[in-house]
Amino acid sequence: SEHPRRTLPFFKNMDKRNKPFTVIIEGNIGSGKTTLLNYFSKYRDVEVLQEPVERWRNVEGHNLLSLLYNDPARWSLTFQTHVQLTMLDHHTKETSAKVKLMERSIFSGRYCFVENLHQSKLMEPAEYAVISEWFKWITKNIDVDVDLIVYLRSDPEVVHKRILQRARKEEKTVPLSYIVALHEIHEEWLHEKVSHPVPAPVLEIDANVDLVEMLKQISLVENQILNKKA
Ligand code: DCP
Repeated sequence: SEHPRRTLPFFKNMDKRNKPFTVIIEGNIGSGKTTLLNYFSKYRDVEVLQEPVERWRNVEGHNLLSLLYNDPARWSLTFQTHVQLTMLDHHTKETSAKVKLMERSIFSGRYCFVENLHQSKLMEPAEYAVISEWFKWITKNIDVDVDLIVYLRSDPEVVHKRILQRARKEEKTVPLSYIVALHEIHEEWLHEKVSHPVPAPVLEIDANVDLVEMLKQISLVENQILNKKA
């Protein structure tokens, strides 16, 4: 009683009236998440949280993305731990906008990337256990709830080609087999819905098409993404 209980705004069970409609954009590497987010950046009412990848490339001068791809077995835990922090930062970021759009989420970090690294034995079982415990603690105690998942559904061959074309230097060595594994893990999670909890309804967009067609498709579902009546 001398110490009144105080609750931080991002902990669970807080007043949700001012929470934005939160949408996470998911899909394989190279599926066009950036394209979709750019489309929505023209709206004042929409907070777009983009490209944490820039933060992963420079953590106090260290390029974690390049460390990861040069020696995944050594760096996967470090990399995914940092991804988890940047995602938590985005999930809890306050905004006055009505809608928050995020590139990826804490969920795809754990259910797709960490899971894949574990399955392909690029993450030690003890490391996998530690990052999983962090994930469990966070999702139990912090409000990372989302309202909608936009799944950019693609074929691995298509995105692999795009990845090679855009030639991000860290990704030069990414083999097709890695993209195939990530594809299957996304499919099981968001399309077949058999592997892990799906934290919100899923809206699928065909991401195999070219840029112009993709923008057309996005405009058709724009109201759904912005939680507006048609
Ligand atoms: N990455 C990872 N683990 C995560 C998230 C991402 O290893 N939990 C890696 C995969 C990519 C890079 O980080 O090499 C960026 O991946 P994204 O798919 O998040 O971003 P893109 O820019 O590739 O997306 P898009 O091309 O769809 O815009």
